[in-house]
Amino acid sequence: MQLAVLGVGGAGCRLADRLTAAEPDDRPYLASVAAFDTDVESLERLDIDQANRHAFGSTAGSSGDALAVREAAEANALELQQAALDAVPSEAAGVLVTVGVGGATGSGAAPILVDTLREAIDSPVYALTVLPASYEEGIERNARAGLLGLEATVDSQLLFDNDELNAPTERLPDEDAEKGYADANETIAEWTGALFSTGEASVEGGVSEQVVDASELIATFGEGGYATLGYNSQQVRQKQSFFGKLLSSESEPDSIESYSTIETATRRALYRHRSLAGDLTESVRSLLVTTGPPAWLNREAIADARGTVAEETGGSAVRGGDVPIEDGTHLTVLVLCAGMNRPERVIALVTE
Ligand SMILES: Nc1nc2c(ncn2[C@@H]2O[C@H](COP(=O)(O)OP(=O)(O)OP(=O)(O)O)[C@@H](O)[C@H]2O)c(=O)[nH]1
Ligand SMILES: [Mg+2]
Repeated sequence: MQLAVLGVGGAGCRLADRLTAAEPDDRPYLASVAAFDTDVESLERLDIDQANRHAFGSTAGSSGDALAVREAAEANALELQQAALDAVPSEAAGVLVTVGVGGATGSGAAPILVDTLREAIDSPVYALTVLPASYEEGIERNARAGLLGLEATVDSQLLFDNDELNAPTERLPDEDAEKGYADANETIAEWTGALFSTGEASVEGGVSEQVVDASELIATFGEGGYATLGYNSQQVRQKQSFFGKLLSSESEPDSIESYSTIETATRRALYRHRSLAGDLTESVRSLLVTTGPPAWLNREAIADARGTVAEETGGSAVRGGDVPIEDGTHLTVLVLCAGMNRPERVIALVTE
């Protein structure tokens, strides 16, 4: 799905940077990437093109309070709208606003940015919302403002919980954040890239049995609610040399091996490698995407894995698709669970 990414605040902009770096070569999905921050120094540290970095408002006076940033953003809504519109090219089928809701800038400005954008465009707008680690202090007001503000404006919030991501337990000063959050941001970028690049594969990759295009992703996210991702990727064969390719049939799995590999990967994606822990039965729509070398995409295993996802989500409508990658080395299973009511961690953060 061709996506316009708009990072807001420190975490949001670092994530926009990482998404760019992690974009799969064979499945480009980024229509554009832009960064918005009140903090000029933070913007300076990014790799994003200078022309796509937007300083707005000022950090002075907001003193770390999302509601103050929100007011300042409202006062400059027209200017923000223009910058946001410039950052969303017509080929984008959707917009992803990346933000960490523990801070003032992202939580205060992202909802206003989305609001002004929606007045001018019809495509769906999603938030990639990073939840603060549980031990972070003094984040309550900001997190509540960010989550409630985004609930009121975006189509869906794809949650990533810093508790699940090997992130620091305390928020780091901006100058240390790129290093300190490197693992967490790497994971978020890899998983998010895998999700939105689905369906962007060139035909040379192989012909898929069931294609997942932008409309399937949009239908799964739906309008309203929260979403989480589960992901498992494992190497199933060596990168092949030219001669290796000639002999490649030797390294292909039998149906028992390909079946059990998909079965195990699906379980790991559902129970272990999740963007947010907890119950999935709140999910009403889900999507299972299996990516890898064609010989590993066992049809029966994929059908059964869809059944497992349906069971785990308490009977959600499971869409599915596969992405064959002719010279791929990894088998990747991705589960998007969407249309969820507030998960427990969100309830805890929005309740006063
Ligand atoms: N995963 C991840 N989380 C981050 C990163 N940086 C900060 N966070 C989290 O996001 C929250 C908000 O931090 P920032 O995005 O830097 O804050 P901001 O939006 O710039 O707001 P202020 O600086 O307070 O005006 C923090 O409380 C952390 O939970 C990052 O690079 N990656
Ligand atoms: Mg900041």
